[in-house]
Amino acid sequence: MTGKIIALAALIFFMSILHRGNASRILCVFPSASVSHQVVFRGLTLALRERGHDLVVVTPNPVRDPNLKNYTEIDVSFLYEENYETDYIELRRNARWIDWFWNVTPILHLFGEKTFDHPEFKKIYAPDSGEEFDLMLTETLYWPAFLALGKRFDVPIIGMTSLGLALNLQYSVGNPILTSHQSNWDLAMKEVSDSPTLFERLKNFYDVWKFIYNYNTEFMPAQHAIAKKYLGNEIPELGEIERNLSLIFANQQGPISYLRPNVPNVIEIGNFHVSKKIKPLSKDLQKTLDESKQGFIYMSLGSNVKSTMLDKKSRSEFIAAFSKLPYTVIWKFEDEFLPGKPDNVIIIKWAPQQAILAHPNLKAFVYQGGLQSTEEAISHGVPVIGFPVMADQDMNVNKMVSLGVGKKLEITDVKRDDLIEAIQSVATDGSYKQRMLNLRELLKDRPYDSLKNAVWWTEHVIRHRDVPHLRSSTADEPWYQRGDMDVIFLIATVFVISVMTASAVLYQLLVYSMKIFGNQQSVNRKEKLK
Ligand SMILES: *[C@@H]1O[C@H](CO)[C@@H](O)[C@H](O)[C@H]1NC(C)=O
Ligand SMILES: CC(=O)N[C@H]1CO[C@H](CO)[C@@H](O)[C@@H]1O
Repeated sequence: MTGKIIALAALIFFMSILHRGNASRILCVFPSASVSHQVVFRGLTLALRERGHDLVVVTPNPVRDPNLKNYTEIDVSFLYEENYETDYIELRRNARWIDWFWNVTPILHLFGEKTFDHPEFKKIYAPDSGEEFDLMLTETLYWPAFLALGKRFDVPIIGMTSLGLALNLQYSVGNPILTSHQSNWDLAMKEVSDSPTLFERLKNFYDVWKFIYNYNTEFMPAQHAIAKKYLGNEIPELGEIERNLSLIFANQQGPISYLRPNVPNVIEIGNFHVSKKIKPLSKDLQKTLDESKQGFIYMSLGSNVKSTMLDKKSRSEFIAAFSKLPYTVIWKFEDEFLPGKPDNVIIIKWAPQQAILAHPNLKAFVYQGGLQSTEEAISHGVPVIGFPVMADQDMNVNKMVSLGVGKKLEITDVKRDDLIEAIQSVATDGSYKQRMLNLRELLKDRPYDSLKNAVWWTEHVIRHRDVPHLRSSTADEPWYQRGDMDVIFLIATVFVISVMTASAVLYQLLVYSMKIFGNQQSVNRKEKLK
Protein backbone atom coordinates (compact mmCIF):
# COMPACT_ATOMS: atom_id res chain seq x y z
CA MET A 1 0.00 0.00 0.00
CA THR A 2 2.69 2.50 1.06
CA GLY A 3 4.68 1.32 -1.98
CA LYS A 4 1.77 2.24 -4.24
CA ILE A 5 1.43 5.65 -2.59
CA ILE A 6 5.15 6.32 -2.99
CA ALA A 7 4.95 5.25 -6.65
CA LEU A 8 1.95 7.53 -7.19
CA ALA A 9 3.69 10.44 -5.44
CA ALA A 10 6.79 9.84 -7.59
CA LEU A 11 4.60 9.76 -10.70
CA ILE A 12 2.90 13.05 -9.78
CA PHE A 13 6.29 14.56 -9.01
CA PHE A 14 7.71 13.53 -12.39
CA MET A 15 4.55 14.65 -14.18
CA SER A 16 4.87 18.08 -12.61
CA ILE A 17 8.53 18.27 -13.64
CA LEU A 18 7.54 17.24 -17.13
CA HIS A 19 4.81 19.85 -17.19
CA ARG A 20 7.14 22.56 -15.98
CA GLY A 21 9.58 21.37 -18.62
CA ASN A 22 7.09 22.26 -21.35
CA ALA A 23 6.14 25.61 -19.93
CA SER A 24 8.56 28.39 -20.76
CA ARG A 25 8.99 31.92 -19.53
CA ILE A 26 8.77 34.49 -22.29
CA LEU A 27 9.66 38.16 -22.07
CA CYS A 28 7.62 40.32 -24.47
CA VAL A 29 8.51 43.96 -25.14
CA PHE A 30 6.06 45.87 -27.32
CA PRO A 31 6.48 49.60 -26.76
CA SER A 32 4.55 51.10 -29.73
CA ALA A 33 1.84 53.42 -28.47
CA SER A 34 -0.52 52.32 -31.23
CA VAL A 35 -3.51 50.07 -30.65
CA SER A 36 -3.44 48.63 -34.16
CA HIS A 37 0.05 47.25 -33.49
CA GLN A 38 -0.77 45.99 -30.01
CA VAL A 39 -3.85 43.97 -31.01
CA VAL A 40 -1.65 41.87 -33.29
CA PHE A 41 0.98 41.17 -30.61
CA ARG A 42 -1.71 40.45 -28.05
CA GLY A 43 -3.17 37.78 -30.33
CA LEU A 44 0.08 35.83 -30.08
CA THR A 45 0.88 36.48 -26.40
CA LEU A 46 -2.56 35.31 -25.27
CA ALA A 47 -2.28 32.22 -27.46
CA LEU A 48 1.11 31.41 -25.91
CA ARG A 49 -0.38 31.80 -22.46
CA GLU A 50 -3.16 29.38 -23.39
CA ARG A 51 -0.43 26.89 -24.29
CA GLY A 52 0.74 27.05 -20.69
CA HIS A 53 3.66 29.45 -20.99
CA ASP A 54 4.38 32.12 -18.45
CA LEU A 55 4.63 35.60 -19.96
CA VAL A 56 5.88 38.99 -18.87
CA VAL A 57 4.50 41.56 -21.31
CA VAL A 58 5.60 45.20 -21.54
CA THR A 59 2.78 46.99 -23.34
CA PRO A 60 0.93 50.31 -23.43
CA ASN A 61 -2.34 48.37 -23.94
CA PRO A 62 -2.55 45.89 -21.07
CA VAL A 63 -5.50 43.47 -20.97
CA ARG A 64 -5.79 44.10 -17.20
CA ASP A 65 -7.63 40.85 -16.56
CA PRO A 66 -6.87 39.61 -13.04
CA ASN A 67 -8.08 36.13 -14.01
CA LEU A 68 -5.23 35.69 -16.47
CA LYS A 69 -2.67 33.61 -14.63
CA ASN A 70 0.94 33.43 -15.82
CA TYR A 71 0.47 36.73 -17.63
CA THR A 72 2.25 39.62 -15.93
CA GLU A 73 1.75 42.97 -17.61
CA ILE A 74 4.00 45.98 -17.26
CA ASP A 75 1.73 48.84 -18.10
CA VAL A 76 3.46 51.57 -20.12
CA SER A 77 0.21 53.26 -21.20
CA PHE A 78 1.73 56.59 -20.11
CA LEU A 79 3.49 56.48 -23.50
CA TYR A 80 0.16 57.54 -25.02
CA GLU A 81 0.27 60.73 -22.98
CA GLU A 82 3.79 61.43 -24.21
CA ASN A 83 2.43 61.00 -27.70
CA TYR A 84 2.86 63.97 -29.93
CA GLU A 85 -0.25 65.26 -31.68
CA THR A 86 1.00 64.93 -35.23
CA ASP A 87 -1.25 66.05 -38.02
CA TYR A 88 -0.54 63.19 -40.36
CA ILE A 89 -2.73 64.59 -43.11
CA GLU A 90 -0.75 67.84 -43.21
CA LEU A 91 2.41 65.77 -43.16
CA ARG A 92 1.30 63.87 -46.23
CA ARG A 93 1.29 67.08 -48.25
CA ASN A 94 4.92 67.74 -47.50
CA ALA A 95 7.07 64.68 -46.99
CA ARG A 96 7.77 61.09 -47.84
CA TRP A 97 7.70 58.64 -44.94
CA ILE A 98 11.35 57.77 -45.45
CA ASP A 99 12.31 61.45 -44.93
CA TRP A 100 9.79 62.09 -42.21
CA PHE A 101 11.20 59.26 -40.08
CA TRP A 102 14.05 61.54 -39.02
CA ASN A 103 11.58 63.95 -37.41
CA VAL A 104 10.30 61.28 -35.05
CA THR A 105 13.59 59.75 -33.96
CA PRO A 106 13.79 61.95 -30.81
CA ILE A 107 10.37 60.59 -29.80
CA LEU A 108 11.46 57.01 -30.49
CA HIS A 109 14.52 57.46 -28.27
CA LEU A 110 12.42 59.11 -25.57
CA PHE A 111 9.92 56.21 -25.63
CA GLY A 112 12.83 53.79 -25.32
CA GLU A 113 14.23 55.60 -22.29
CA LYS A 114 10.84 55.99 -20.61
CA THR A 115 10.12 52.30 -21.02
CA PHE A 116 13.50 51.25 -19.64
CA ASP A 117 12.91 53.68 -16.79
CA HIS A 118 9.67 52.05 -15.67
CA PRO A 119 10.21 50.83 -12.06
CA GLU A 120 8.39 47.51 -12.56
CA PHE A 121 10.39 46.81 -15.67
CA LYS A 122 13.63 47.76 -13.92
CA LYS A 123 12.89 45.12 -11.28
CA ILE A 124 12.80 42.53 -14.07
CA TYR A 125 16.03 43.40 -15.85
CA ALA A 126 18.11 44.52 -12.84
CA PRO A 127 21.34 42.47 -12.71
CA ASP A 128 20.35 40.82 -9.40
CA SER A 129 16.65 40.33 -10.23
CA GLY A 130 16.97 36.54 -10.40
CA GLU A 131 14.55 36.57 -13.35
CA GLU A 132 15.13 33.97 -16.00
CA PHE A 133 13.56 33.58 -19.40
CA ASP A 134 13.67 31.12 -22.29
CA LEU A 135 12.78 33.52 -25.08
CA MET A 136 12.21 37.15 -25.89
CA LEU A 137 9.52 38.43 -28.27
CA THR A 138 9.75 42.04 -29.38
CA GLU A 139 8.42 44.44 -31.96
CA THR A 140 11.02 44.95 -34.67
CA LEU A 141 10.00 48.21 -36.23
CA TYR A 142 12.18 51.01 -34.84
CA TRP A 143 13.12 49.78 -31.33
CA PRO A 144 16.56 48.13 -31.55
CA ALA A 145 17.55 49.22 -28.00
CA PHE A 146 15.34 46.49 -26.55
CA LEU A 147 17.18 43.79 -28.47
CA ALA A 148 19.92 44.20 -25.85
CA LEU A 149 17.58 42.47 -23.38
CA GLY A 150 18.13 39.27 -25.33
CA LYS A 151 21.79 39.48 -24.31
CA ARG A 152 20.90 40.43 -20.73
CA PHE A 153 18.86 37.22 -20.34
CA ASP A 154 20.93 35.20 -22.79
CA VAL A 155 17.88 34.09 -24.80
CA PRO A 156 17.02 33.80 -28.48
CA ILE A 157 14.92 36.68 -29.83
CA ILE A 158 11.91 36.54 -32.13
CA GLY A 159 11.06 39.81 -33.84
CA MET A 160 7.52 40.70 -34.78
CA THR A 161 5.85 43.39 -36.87
CA SER A 162 2.20 44.33 -37.23
CA LEU A 163 2.81 45.31 -40.87
CA GLY A 164 5.25 44.35 -43.63
CA LEU A 165 8.96 44.52 -42.77
CA ALA A 166 10.48 48.00 -42.65
CA LEU A 167 13.52 48.63 -44.86
CA ASN A 168 15.95 48.62 -41.94
CA LEU A 169 14.83 45.11 -41.05
CA GLN A 170 14.82 43.88 -44.65
CA TYR A 171 18.46 44.88 -44.65
CA SER A 172 19.44 43.36 -41.33
CA VAL A 173 17.81 39.96 -41.91
CA GLY A 174 19.56 39.70 -45.28
CA ASN A 175 16.58 40.12 -47.59
CA PRO A 176 17.38 41.49 -51.03
CA ILE A 177 16.99 45.27 -51.04
CA LEU A 178 14.58 45.97 -53.88
CA THR A 179 14.81 49.72 -54.07
CA SER A 180 11.82 50.33 -56.33
CA HIS A 181 9.59 47.39 -55.44
CA GLN A 182 6.03 48.08 -54.31
CA SER A 183 6.55 46.10 -51.13
CA ASN A 184 8.73 49.00 -49.85
CA TRP A 185 5.98 50.78 -48.00
CA ASP A 186 8.63 53.02 -46.42
CA LEU A 187 9.06 54.85 -49.71
CA ALA A 188 5.45 55.73 -50.12
CA MET A 189 3.54 58.76 -49.24
CA LYS A 190 1.77 59.50 -52.44
CA GLU A 191 4.14 58.72 -55.23
CA VAL A 192 4.23 54.95 -55.54
CA SER A 193 4.23 53.82 -59.11
CA ASP A 194 3.90 50.29 -60.46
CA SER A 195 6.19 51.10 -63.36
CA PRO A 196 8.70 53.71 -62.22
CA THR A 197 10.84 55.46 -64.83
CA LEU A 198 14.62 55.10 -64.81
CA PHE A 199 14.92 58.48 -63.14
CA GLU A 200 12.42 57.53 -60.41
CA ARG A 201 14.31 54.31 -59.81
CA LEU A 202 17.54 56.25 -59.49
CA LYS A 203 15.91 58.44 -56.87
CA ASN A 204 14.49 55.43 -55.02
CA PHE A 205 17.91 53.75 -55.09
CA TYR A 206 19.48 56.85 -53.57
CA ASP A 207 16.74 57.34 -50.95
CA VAL A 208 16.64 53.71 -49.86
CA TRP A 209 20.37 53.29 -49.42
CA LYS A 210 20.70 56.67 -47.76
CA PHE A 211 18.01 55.64 -45.27
CA ILE A 212 19.68 52.29 -44.53
CA TYR A 213 23.03 54.02 -44.14
CA ASN A 214 21.71 56.71 -41.80
CA TYR A 215 19.71 54.18 -39.84
CA ASN A 216 22.80 52.13 -39.13
CA THR A 217 25.22 54.99 -38.56
CA GLU A 218 22.99 57.46 -36.67
CA PHE A 219 19.88 55.82 -35.29
CA MET A 220 21.45 52.54 -34.13
CA PRO A 221 24.31 54.16 -32.17
CA ALA A 222 21.82 56.43 -30.37
CA GLN A 223 19.73 53.37 -29.47
CA HIS A 224 22.89 51.56 -28.42
CA ALA A 225 23.66 54.40 -26.01
CA ILE A 226 20.21 53.95 -24.43
CA ALA A 227 20.72 50.20 -24.07
CA LYS A 228 24.13 50.74 -22.45
CA LYS A 229 22.72 53.32 -20.07
CA TYR A 230 20.27 50.79 -18.62
CA LEU A 231 21.97 47.46 -19.16
CA GLY A 232 25.65 48.24 -18.88
CA ASN A 233 28.57 48.61 -21.23
CA GLU A 234 28.86 44.94 -22.14
CA ILE A 235 26.09 45.22 -24.72
CA PRO A 236 27.37 44.20 -28.17
CA GLU A 237 26.59 46.24 -31.26
CA LEU A 238 22.79 46.19 -31.74
CA GLY A 239 23.06 45.66 -35.48
CA GLU A 240 24.79 42.36 -34.76
CA ILE A 241 22.03 41.21 -32.41
CA GLU A 242 19.47 42.20 -35.02
CA ARG A 243 21.26 40.20 -37.71
CA ASN A 244 21.08 37.22 -35.34
CA LEU A 245 17.30 37.33 -34.76
CA SER A 246 16.00 33.77 -34.66
CA LEU A 247 12.75 34.48 -36.50
CA ILE A 248 10.73 37.44 -37.64
CA PHE A 249 6.94 37.23 -37.72
CA ALA A 250 5.95 39.61 -40.51
CA ASN A 251 2.35 40.61 -41.01
CA GLN A 252 2.19 40.21 -44.77
CA GLN A 253 -0.15 37.57 -46.15
CA GLY A 254 0.63 36.57 -49.70
CA PRO A 255 -2.73 37.19 -51.37
CA ILE A 256 -3.03 40.75 -50.03
CA SER A 257 0.55 42.01 -50.22
CA TYR A 258 3.12 42.69 -52.93
CA LEU A 259 5.08 39.45 -52.95
CA ARG A 260 8.85 39.57 -52.56
CA PRO A 261 11.61 37.11 -51.76
CA ASN A 262 12.14 36.64 -48.02
CA VAL A 263 14.88 34.77 -46.17
CA PRO A 264 13.57 31.55 -44.56
CA ASN A 265 13.42 32.90 -41.01
CA VAL A 266 10.79 35.46 -42.01
CA ILE A 267 7.46 33.80 -41.17
CA GLU A 268 4.25 35.24 -42.61
CA ILE A 269 1.50 35.94 -40.13
CA GLY A 270 -1.89 37.61 -40.45
CA ASN A 271 -5.40 38.08 -39.07
CA PHE A 272 -4.24 37.58 -35.45
CA HIS A 273 -6.54 40.27 -34.17
CA VAL A 274 -9.67 39.44 -36.16
CA SER A 275 -12.24 38.27 -33.62
CA LYS A 276 -13.93 34.93 -34.10
CA LYS A 277 -16.66 36.00 -31.68
CA ILE A 278 -17.94 39.51 -32.31
CA LYS A 279 -19.25 41.47 -29.33
CA PRO A 280 -22.84 42.63 -29.91
CA LEU A 281 -23.47 46.25 -30.90
CA SER A 282 -25.10 48.68 -28.51
CA LYS A 283 -28.91 48.58 -28.75
CA ASP A 284 -29.12 52.04 -30.37
CA LEU A 285 -26.53 51.36 -33.01
CA GLN A 286 -27.96 47.92 -33.74
CA LYS A 287 -31.40 49.46 -34.25
CA THR A 288 -30.04 52.21 -36.52
CA LEU A 289 -28.12 49.77 -38.69
CA ASP A 290 -31.02 47.29 -38.86
CA GLU A 291 -33.32 50.11 -39.98
CA SER A 292 -30.97 51.30 -42.73
CA LYS A 293 -32.85 49.30 -45.33
CA GLN A 294 -31.10 51.08 -48.23
CA GLY A 295 -27.82 50.13 -46.61
CA PHE A 296 -25.19 52.15 -44.78
CA ILE A 297 -21.62 53.37 -45.25
CA TYR A 298 -19.04 53.24 -42.48
CA MET A 299 -16.19 55.72 -42.33
CA SER A 300 -13.19 55.66 -40.00
CA LEU A 301 -9.64 56.88 -40.44
CA GLY A 302 -8.38 54.57 -37.70
CA SER A 303 -6.82 55.30 -34.34
CA ASN A 304 -3.68 57.30 -35.31
CA VAL A 305 -5.24 59.48 -37.97
CA LYS A 306 -8.29 61.32 -36.67
CA SER A 307 -11.20 62.60 -38.72
CA THR A 308 -10.87 65.80 -36.70
CA MET A 309 -7.51 66.34 -38.49
CA LEU A 310 -9.39 66.99 -41.74
CA ASP A 311 -9.22 70.66 -42.66
CA LYS A 312 -12.41 72.69 -43.20
CA LYS A 313 -12.42 72.25 -46.94
CA SER A 314 -11.98 68.45 -46.89
CA ARG A 315 -14.53 68.15 -44.15
CA SER A 316 -17.11 70.07 -46.13
CA GLU A 317 -16.42 67.89 -49.19
CA PHE A 318 -17.10 64.77 -47.10
CA ILE A 319 -20.26 66.32 -45.67
CA ALA A 320 -21.51 67.41 -49.10
CA ALA A 321 -20.86 63.97 -50.58
CA PHE A 322 -22.48 62.10 -47.69
CA SER A 323 -25.57 64.32 -47.76
CA LYS A 324 -26.25 63.29 -51.37
CA LEU A 325 -26.14 59.56 -50.66
CA PRO A 326 -29.26 57.44 -50.25
CA TYR A 327 -27.51 55.61 -47.39
CA THR A 328 -27.02 56.15 -43.70
CA VAL A 329 -23.40 57.06 -42.89
CA ILE A 330 -21.72 56.01 -39.65
CA TRP A 331 -18.70 58.28 -39.22
CA LYS A 332 -16.09 57.74 -36.52
CA PHE A 333 -15.56 61.39 -35.68
CA GLU A 334 -13.67 62.21 -32.51
CA ASP A 335 -15.61 65.32 -31.52
CA GLU A 336 -19.01 65.99 -29.91
CA PHE A 337 -20.23 68.14 -32.70
CA LEU A 338 -19.93 68.19 -36.49
CA PRO A 339 -21.12 71.55 -37.86
CA GLY A 340 -23.40 71.10 -40.88
CA LYS A 341 -23.95 67.41 -40.20
CA PRO A 342 -26.59 66.05 -42.63
CA ASP A 343 -29.49 64.01 -41.18
CA ASN A 344 -28.31 60.75 -42.69
CA VAL A 345 -24.90 61.03 -40.97
CA ILE A 346 -24.37 59.67 -37.47
CA ILE A 347 -21.11 60.52 -35.72
CA ILE A 348 -19.63 58.26 -33.06
CA LYS A 349 -16.45 58.95 -31.11
CA TRP A 350 -15.43 55.35 -30.83
CA ALA A 351 -16.59 52.60 -33.16
CA PRO A 352 -16.95 48.87 -32.42
CA GLN A 353 -15.42 48.34 -35.83
CA GLN A 354 -15.58 44.57 -36.24
CA ALA A 355 -19.24 44.47 -35.19
CA ILE A 356 -20.10 47.28 -37.63
CA LEU A 357 -18.23 45.55 -40.45
CA ALA A 358 -20.13 42.36 -39.67
CA HIS A 359 -23.53 44.01 -40.21
CA PRO A 360 -25.25 42.73 -43.37
CA ASN A 361 -26.56 46.20 -44.38
CA LEU A 362 -23.06 47.64 -44.77
CA LYS A 363 -22.33 48.69 -48.37
CA ALA A 364 -18.79 50.07 -48.19
CA PHE A 365 -16.03 50.98 -45.75
CA VAL A 366 -14.36 54.37 -46.21
CA TYR A 367 -11.01 54.10 -44.44
CA GLN A 368 -7.33 55.07 -44.28
CA GLY A 369 -5.93 51.76 -45.53
CA GLY A 370 -4.44 50.46 -42.27
CA LEU A 371 -3.49 46.78 -42.52
CA GLN A 372 -5.57 45.66 -39.53
CA SER A 373 -8.66 47.43 -40.90
CA THR A 374 -7.97 45.91 -44.32
CA GLU A 375 -7.88 42.43 -42.80
CA GLU A 376 -11.13 43.11 -40.97
CA ALA A 377 -12.83 44.40 -44.12
CA ILE A 378 -11.79 41.27 -45.99
CA SER A 379 -12.89 38.92 -43.26
CA HIS A 380 -16.36 40.49 -43.37
CA GLY A 381 -16.43 40.74 -47.17
CA VAL A 382 -16.84 44.53 -47.26
CA PRO A 383 -15.45 46.48 -50.27
CA VAL A 384 -13.34 49.52 -49.39
CA ILE A 385 -12.67 53.10 -50.42
CA GLY A 386 -9.19 54.02 -49.25
CA PHE A 387 -7.84 57.45 -48.38
CA PRO A 388 -4.28 56.43 -47.41
CA VAL A 389 -2.41 58.81 -45.13
CA MET A 390 0.92 57.32 -44.04
CA ALA A 391 3.27 54.36 -43.58
CA ASP A 392 2.04 51.21 -45.36
CA GLN A 393 -1.43 52.59 -46.11
CA ASP A 394 -0.74 53.54 -49.73
CA MET A 395 0.62 50.08 -50.39
CA ASN A 396 -2.40 48.37 -48.81
CA VAL A 397 -4.91 50.45 -50.74
CA ASN A 398 -3.00 50.02 -54.02
CA LYS A 399 -3.19 46.28 -53.50
CA MET A 400 -6.94 46.42 -52.79
CA VAL A 401 -7.49 48.46 -55.97
CA SER A 402 -5.41 46.03 -58.03
CA LEU A 403 -7.53 43.16 -56.69
CA GLY A 404 -10.70 44.98 -57.74
CA VAL A 405 -12.11 45.15 -54.21
CA GLY A 406 -11.83 48.87 -53.66
CA LYS A 407 -11.04 52.37 -54.89
CA LYS A 408 -8.35 54.86 -53.95
CA LEU A 409 -8.85 58.58 -53.35
CA GLU A 410 -6.55 61.34 -52.11
CA ILE A 411 -7.04 62.70 -48.60
CA THR A 412 -5.16 65.94 -49.29
CA ASP A 413 -7.47 66.72 -52.20
CA VAL A 414 -10.96 65.48 -51.36
CA LYS A 415 -13.55 66.08 -54.10
CA ARG A 416 -17.24 65.46 -53.38
CA ASP A 417 -18.05 64.18 -56.88
CA ASP A 418 -15.21 61.65 -56.86
CA LEU A 419 -16.28 60.43 -53.45
CA ILE A 420 -19.93 60.05 -54.48
CA GLU A 421 -18.87 58.26 -57.65
CA ALA A 422 -16.55 55.91 -55.73
CA ILE A 423 -19.11 55.05 -53.07
CA GLN A 424 -21.93 54.59 -55.58
CA SER A 425 -19.95 52.31 -57.85
CA VAL A 426 -18.58 50.17 -55.00
CA ALA A 427 -22.02 49.98 -53.36
CA THR A 428 -24.14 49.29 -56.44
CA ASP A 429 -21.80 47.27 -58.65
CA GLY A 430 -21.96 43.85 -57.01
CA SER A 431 -18.66 42.73 -58.52
CA TYR A 432 -16.62 44.55 -55.82
CA LYS A 433 -18.45 42.65 -53.13
CA GLN A 434 -18.13 39.38 -55.02
CA ARG A 435 -14.36 39.77 -55.48
CA MET A 436 -14.04 40.63 -51.79
CA LEU A 437 -15.86 37.41 -50.88
CA ASN A 438 -13.59 35.45 -53.22
CA LEU A 439 -10.56 37.05 -51.61
CA ARG A 440 -11.84 36.04 -48.20
CA GLU A 441 -12.17 32.42 -49.37
CA LEU A 442 -8.66 32.53 -50.81
CA LEU A 443 -7.20 33.81 -47.54
CA LYS A 444 -9.00 31.13 -45.56
CA ASP A 445 -7.91 28.31 -47.84
CA ARG A 446 -4.59 27.36 -46.27
CA PRO A 447 -3.03 24.28 -44.70
CA TYR A 448 -2.74 25.76 -41.22
CA ASP A 449 -4.06 28.50 -39.01
CA SER A 450 -1.68 31.45 -39.01
CA LEU A 451 -1.78 31.92 -35.23
CA LYS A 452 -1.23 28.22 -34.47
CA ASN A 453 1.62 28.27 -36.94
CA ALA A 454 3.27 31.19 -35.11
CA VAL A 455 2.84 29.38 -31.77
CA TRP A 456 4.48 26.30 -33.28
CA TRP A 457 7.44 28.32 -34.55
CA THR A 458 7.82 30.07 -31.21
CA GLU A 459 8.00 26.74 -29.40
CA HIS A 460 10.35 25.41 -32.08
CA VAL A 461 12.80 28.20 -31.24
CA ILE A 462 12.43 27.51 -27.51
CA ARG A 463 12.97 23.76 -27.98
CA HIS A 464 16.16 24.24 -29.98
CA ARG A 465 17.32 27.43 -28.24
CA ASP A 466 17.76 29.08 -31.65
CA VAL A 467 17.32 28.11 -35.29
CA PRO A 468 20.60 28.91 -37.07
CA HIS A 469 19.64 26.49 -39.84
CA LEU A 470 17.02 29.02 -41.00
CA ARG A 471 19.39 31.96 -41.03
CA SER A 472 20.80 33.19 -44.31
CA SER A 473 24.42 34.34 -44.47
CA THR A 474 23.22 37.17 -46.71
CA ALA A 475 22.59 39.00 -43.43
CA ASP A 476 26.36 39.23 -42.92
CA GLU A 477 27.12 40.71 -46.33
CA PRO A 478 28.22 44.34 -46.18
CA TRP A 479 26.02 46.76 -48.11
CA TYR A 480 28.32 46.97 -51.12
CA GLN A 481 28.13 43.23 -51.68
CA ARG A 482 24.33 43.23 -51.69
CA GLY A 483 23.21 42.98 -55.30
CA ASP A 484 26.92 42.70 -56.26
CA MET A 485 27.23 46.47 -56.21
CA ASP A 486 31.02 46.29 -55.88
CA VAL A 487 31.35 43.90 -58.83
CA ILE A 488 29.12 46.08 -61.00
CA PHE A 489 31.14 49.10 -59.93
CA LEU A 490 34.39 47.34 -60.83
CA ILE A 491 33.12 46.19 -64.22
CA ALA A 492 31.77 49.66 -64.95
CA THR A 493 35.07 51.27 -63.93
CA VAL A 494 37.14 48.92 -66.06
CA PHE A 495 34.75 49.50 -68.93
CA VAL A 496 34.89 53.27 -68.64
CA ILE A 497 38.70 53.28 -68.31
CA SER A 498 39.05 50.97 -71.32
CA VAL A 499 36.75 53.11 -73.44
CA MET A 500 38.56 56.26 -72.36
CA THR A 501 42.00 54.73 -73.06
CA ALA A 502 40.86 53.41 -76.41
CA SER A 503 39.39 56.82 -77.32
CA ALA A 504 42.59 58.58 -76.28
CA VAL A 505 44.75 56.18 -78.34
CA LEU A 506 42.41 56.51 -81.33
CA TYR A 507 42.49 60.27 -81.01
CA GLN A 508 46.27 60.33 -80.90
CA LEU A 509 46.43 58.02 -83.90
CA LEU A 510 44.01 60.24 -85.75
CA VAL A 511 45.98 63.39 -84.93
CA TYR A 512 49.23 61.64 -85.91
CA SER A 513 47.87 60.34 -89.19
CA MET A 514 46.34 63.75 -89.98
CA LYS A 515 49.76 65.27 -89.47
CA ILE A 516 51.43 62.74 -91.78
CA PHE A 517 48.63 63.14 -94.27
CA GLY A 518 48.88 66.93 -94.00
CA ASN A 519 52.67 66.83 -94.41
CA GLN A 520 52.32 64.52 -97.38
CA GLN A 521 49.88 66.92 -99.05
CA SER A 522 52.04 69.98 -98.50
CA VAL A 523 55.04 68.05 -99.85
CA ASN A 524 52.92 67.08 -102.86
CA ARG A 525 51.79 70.67 -103.33
CA LYS A 526 55.34 71.96 -103.10
CA GLU A 527 56.41 69.36 -105.64
CA LYS A 528 53.60 70.43 -107.99
CA LEU A 529 54.63 74.06 -107.72
CA LYS A 530 58.13 73.27 -108.79
C1 LIG B 1 25.55 36.02 -33.56
O1 LIG B 1 25.59 34.66 -33.90
C2 LIG B 1 26.90 34.15 -34.06
C3 LIG B 1 26.79 32.72 -34.55
O2 LIG B 1 25.92 32.00 -33.77
C4 LIG B 1 27.66 34.28 -32.75
O3 LIG B 1 28.98 33.83 -32.91
C5 LIG B 1 27.67 35.75 -32.32
O4 LIG B 1 28.28 35.87 -31.05
C6 LIG B 1 26.27 36.29 -32.27
N1 LIG B 1 26.34 37.70 -31.98
C7 LIG B 1 25.55 38.30 -31.13
C8 LIG B 1 25.78 39.73 -30.89
O5 LIG B 1 24.68 37.70 -30.55
C1 LIG C 1 5.70 28.26 -15.66
C2 LIG C 1 4.93 28.85 -14.53
O1 LIG C 1 5.42 29.69 -13.83
N1 LIG C 1 3.71 28.42 -14.39
C3 LIG C 1 2.87 28.88 -13.33
C4 LIG C 1 1.52 29.23 -13.91
O2 LIG C 1 0.64 29.55 -12.89
C5 LIG C 1 0.42 28.48 -12.00
C6 LIG C 1 -0.65 28.87 -11.04
O3 LIG C 1 -0.93 30.23 -11.05
C7 LIG C 1 1.71 28.18 -11.27
O4 LIG C 1 1.53 27.07 -10.38
C8 LIG C 1 2.75 27.79 -12.31
O5 LIG C 1 3.98 27.59 -11.70
